[in-house]
Amino acid sequence: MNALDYMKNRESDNDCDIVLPLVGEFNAGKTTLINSLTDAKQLETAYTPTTSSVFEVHFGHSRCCATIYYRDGRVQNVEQIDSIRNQELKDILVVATYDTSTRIPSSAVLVDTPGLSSPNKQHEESLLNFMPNADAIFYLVDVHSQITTSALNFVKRMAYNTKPIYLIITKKEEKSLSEIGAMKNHIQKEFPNTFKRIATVSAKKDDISEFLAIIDEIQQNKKQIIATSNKNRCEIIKQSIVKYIDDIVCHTDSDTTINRRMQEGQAELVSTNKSIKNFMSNVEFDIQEISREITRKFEDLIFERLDYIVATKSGDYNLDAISAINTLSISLINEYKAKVLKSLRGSAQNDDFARNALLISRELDLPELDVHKFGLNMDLNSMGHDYDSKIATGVKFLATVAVVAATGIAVDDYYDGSELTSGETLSDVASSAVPSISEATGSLASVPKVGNVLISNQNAQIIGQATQFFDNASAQYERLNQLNQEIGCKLGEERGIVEGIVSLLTDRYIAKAQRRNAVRNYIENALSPEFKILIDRNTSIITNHIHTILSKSYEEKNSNLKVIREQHKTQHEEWVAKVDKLNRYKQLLLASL
Ligand SMILES: Nc1nc2c(ncn2[C@@H]2O[C@H](COP(=O)(O)OP(=O)(O)OP(=O)(O)O)[C@@H](O)[C@H]2O)c(=O)[nH]1
Ligand SMILES: [Mg+2]
Repeated sequence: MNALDYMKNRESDNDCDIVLPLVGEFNAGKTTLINSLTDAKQLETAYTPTTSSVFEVHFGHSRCCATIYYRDGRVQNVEQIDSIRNQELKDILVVATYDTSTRIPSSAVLVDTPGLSSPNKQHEESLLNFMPNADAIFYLVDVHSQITTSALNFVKRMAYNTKPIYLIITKKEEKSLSEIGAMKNHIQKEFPNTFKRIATVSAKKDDISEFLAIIDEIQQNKKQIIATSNKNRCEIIKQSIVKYIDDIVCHTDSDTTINRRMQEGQAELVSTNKSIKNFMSNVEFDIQEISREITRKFEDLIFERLDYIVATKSGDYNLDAISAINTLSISLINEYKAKVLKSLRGSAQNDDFARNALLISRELDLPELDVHKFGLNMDLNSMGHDYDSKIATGVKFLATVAVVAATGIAVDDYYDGSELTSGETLSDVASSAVPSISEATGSLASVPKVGNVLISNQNAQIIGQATQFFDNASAQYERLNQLNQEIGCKLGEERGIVEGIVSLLTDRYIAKAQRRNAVRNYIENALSPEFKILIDRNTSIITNHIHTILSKSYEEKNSNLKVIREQHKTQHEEWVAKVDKLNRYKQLLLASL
């Protein structure tokens, strides 16, 4: 039977029990009064705190006996009530005693309780646990004691301010009538509207008529008292339900397991993000170091190699240079990749997160790197030959002047129009021609002398000679140029033999030096920056690759967390719906009672 059914039955059943506890300080005479009403008269009494548990006394029973109800559910039937020793009672819920006496109606259950100020906490606990069952309260005070406000407030709280409290003054034979009258007057004045009735008794003298009169009155008002008590019980139930609802609503908004999983997931995500950032920052630092080292190495080696080409080789400098640059670049990119891979493996070994993500269950490898094809934005072959044709013209002109002045043509001496003998090379011819030309140019010293003659002697003859000299010279220059071209064509030197010779000389003494400088500048301003860009591009390829692998781990955790968040959201929505329902119940409860 639930509490509501029990309350309903009590209101409709005229023979239902009415529960009437006797409370008061120890030694007030509670047990003695109850004993005076029973046939057995066997409950323990003494001047010291005696009653240790709640004793229900049921009257009008066929025999005197008792049943002990323990907290742990055990039940013990006792035939001899006087064998129950208060000091031996432990962990008792209630002791129900049954008595044959009919001085009290069988439906009125008197309840003996431990004294209010008992130093034993279990006594008080036992009392407080029982009091919600009370329908009315007898508050016992002996004629020698005064009612204290604190004790009275305690009793009022136990009566929930609604249940009737009857004051019973005990041991009346120990005071005169007038003293008792004065005491009653004082109490009524001091505590107006507190007690439903005041009775004076002497259990010792069996003077308990006033108490029995109250029992009669209670019996007459039983329905009303029980209705009030039920209302009070409902209020208690209502308060406990409201408190229960408030506790649920205020406590937690969802399953703590999923909350914890969500918090753990979030913390793990934050820490993964941090781990990725840390590792990437270390890796980027290490790769930058390697990049710098490889770039420096490129600068050093490419200078060595190009310098070697321009300083020692001859032929097609451009082709050799491009080949050297690309060979070196590919080899250094491979070296860079190997070093980065080694460094990455080392860093990952020392990092829990990266070790799991990069090394365990997979072999760390790097993607194909950009090797890039270098071009050459300079022409090493023509470098230093800018003035070759001018120098050749100068040489030819001077040679002509000298030859004319010396009335002999060196080239004529050398070349008589016959074919070159087989096996002669341009350089052979050029080398052979050079002494003749040098010889001719050596005669140049006479040219100023001719000028001096022209200036100092003003006669027309000399002028005429001079004119003829220049005509001759001009003719000789034309002839020399023609010969130069003809020989050049035959020797495969389209520019002319003099230009070929000049080119050889300028290449050795001017162009090589110029090329070394140009190479140095080219490395500094073009090749190194281009190689650095290449390395930077490869650094990006590697760091993106590593970041992508690490991010997969982050993404996995993030998607797990998303699932948990979804579950949490669903649970939260369900929870909110339940709370709404509970709050509606609460409002209904508060409005209905
Ligand atoms: N003179 C006199 N003494 C009484 C009367 N009623 C009880 N006593 C004595 O008062 C003492 C205490 O009585 P109890 O009945 O044990 O008091 P109690 O209120 O049950 O005490 P606790 O169980 O300790 O709370 C005992 O020695 C009784 O003999 C009475 O009417 N007159
Ligand atoms: Mg007692």
